[in-house]
Amino acid sequence: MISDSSHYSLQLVYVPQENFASLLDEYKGRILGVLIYSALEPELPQEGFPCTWVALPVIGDDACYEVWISARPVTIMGGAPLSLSTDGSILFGSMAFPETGAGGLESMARSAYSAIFDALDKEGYPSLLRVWNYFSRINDEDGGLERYREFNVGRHEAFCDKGRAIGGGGVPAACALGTRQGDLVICFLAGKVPGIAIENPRQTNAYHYPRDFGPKSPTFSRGVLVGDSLIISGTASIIGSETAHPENVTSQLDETLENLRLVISQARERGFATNDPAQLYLNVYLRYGEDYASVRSRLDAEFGDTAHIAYLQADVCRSDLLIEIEAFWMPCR
Ligand code: 3EB
Repeated sequence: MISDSSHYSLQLVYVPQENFASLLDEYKGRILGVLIYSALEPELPQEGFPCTWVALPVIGDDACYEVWISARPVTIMGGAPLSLSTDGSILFGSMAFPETGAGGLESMARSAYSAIFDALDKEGYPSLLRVWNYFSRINDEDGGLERYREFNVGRHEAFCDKGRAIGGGGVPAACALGTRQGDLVICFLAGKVPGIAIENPRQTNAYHYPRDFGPKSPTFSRGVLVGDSLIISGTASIIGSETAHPENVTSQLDETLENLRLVISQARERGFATNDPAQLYLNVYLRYGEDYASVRSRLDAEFGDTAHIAYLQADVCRSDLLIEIEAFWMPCR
């Protein structure tokens, strides 16, 4: 049988800690990987699939387990520091690097992304589709440069080192958030065939941001269509390349929602057909926990009560941004 690598069967589930054990039973052998959002370090499962702790407080709960599942059997490849799994069409990976200080964040980002690209080439999943990036003190300066910008330099260099095209559909959907503590954590999805990169006509493509936002631009697209599912990158109150409404969370949320609508409408032009909010998963990153009540009532009104929404407290990658929202929207299966 010839496997059709363009056919994906990705599924996402969010569960609290107390439901994770039964989910492990229910989806035994089909879990690609897990991101555990929690202020406190959790016990990691022993099953061997990629699983990482993301040190962010979950607003209204102790932890949120973001579980990526396939409809097909999953093979666990293990590995350290890069842990891998696959269902034959998607490769899931996770890595956690302690920041030792040697070389700094720029060189860590460069070697982490270089290791990822080497693994994609070796395993035969050359298309990087989606990346999660988390590290501490994202808005602090190290050696005169904000750490987020330092990270962007290293990430950009790895794309160049490995001969990866920046632009023209070659960059993944992504998010980059600041944690309270701990390692540089990177998770990713890669495919045998490219996804369809989506950009936002109201925003400068991130890889074309002017130098005011750092010496090297961030290498991500606004979204990626993966089969019939849409992955939307971290989305914020940015128009063109500028932050709109610094320090006003209500207005930032309005602009963020408008940017989400625009990304979704671009995806619809490329064939994305899902409408049901019951299959929509959102991560809402708030700089200040105090903004939760007002943001939540607005998002409940926007998406109804069937959408799955995790509220996480995180530093957003520009110090004037108060909110960032990312999403995964899959068709009913
Ligand atoms: C922005 O639009 C907001 O550096 O990987 C969103 C998604 C943002 C991904 C990244 C950054 C990243 O520029 C920040």
